[in-house]
Amino acid sequence: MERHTTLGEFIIENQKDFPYAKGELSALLSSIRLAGKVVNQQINKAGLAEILGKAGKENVQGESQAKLDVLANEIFVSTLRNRGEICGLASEELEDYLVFDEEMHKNAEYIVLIDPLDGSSNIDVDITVGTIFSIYRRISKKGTPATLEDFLQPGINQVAAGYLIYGTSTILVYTTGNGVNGFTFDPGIGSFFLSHSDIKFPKKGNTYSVNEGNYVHFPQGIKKYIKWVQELNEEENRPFTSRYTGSLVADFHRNMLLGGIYLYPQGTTAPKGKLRLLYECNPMAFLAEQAGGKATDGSRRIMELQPQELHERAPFICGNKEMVEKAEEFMQ
Ligand code: P6P
Repeated sequence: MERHTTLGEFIIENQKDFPYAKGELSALLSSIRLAGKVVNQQINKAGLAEILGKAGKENVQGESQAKLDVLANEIFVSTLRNRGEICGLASEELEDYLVFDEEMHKNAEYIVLIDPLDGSSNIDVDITVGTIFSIYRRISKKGTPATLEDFLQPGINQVAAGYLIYGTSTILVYTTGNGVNGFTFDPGIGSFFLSHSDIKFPKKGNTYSVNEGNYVHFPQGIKKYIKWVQELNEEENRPFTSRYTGSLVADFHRNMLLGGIYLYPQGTTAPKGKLRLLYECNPMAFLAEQAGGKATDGSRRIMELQPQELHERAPFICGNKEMVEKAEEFMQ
């Protein structure tokens, strides 16, 4: 009978992958696993618990906050604050970063950036949403309060990154720089089981994910690429298929498994695109590269961009390496 590895067992069995860590990164991933279970439970009963709809407040992005946004943020913040592994946390839902400087965090080595519920506009219409997380080793001196420079690190410094996708099943996908693995939640047992081992993008893909409603605002190179994917070319399996859900995690997950490219380019209405560099682009870029894919802003590797602000945006083209490089050709 095939052995079913739980996420907890996998983390322990791969402890060696976490350089220098004495178990903190393992414990941190376990905290994220716990918070993911709680968010998953809230999402699955959203329609029943009258927590649908808006909290009536706006987040720092000026976007109206669905109650689940607020709840997911509170769940991750409280779960991570209750574990001593991190000294600070930044979230799409919080204007400034949080410093955890209680006694229990004085030896904390890590900081976490999180988009607690990405694609939340889909919540009220029961379309897949996700949580995205990114983990760095702190730069500032241990035992002192976390500083902004701890958060403004380039994506190449990430020690771990991943997402939870709350779809037809709930799957936690993460990397620590040694490949990408996915764990599917079994609600009957309350555990995540290894279901997608060493995920790699297929060599070729023919799905493209972009909001074509923004076409008029796109740079010429992107317009040319979109026209190219829509041309008839049987040898190259074109026209490609368009799949865009309005949820980065859902589009990325499908494209990583089946082959495809996701594009959120800059445009006249969004000069630096829409996606946030620190807690959307960088973690997804880490996963993409670890799965043999590529992630750029159209010309530069996403993970080499030097962040200047916590909530800064970046144009984002990510997916199957061959497809991203073709899009970059049109952008030159
Ligand atoms: P648009 C969700 O708000 C998000 O950050 C991503 O998950 C998603 O891909 C994108 O924005 C959707 O944006 O402008 O196409 O609705």
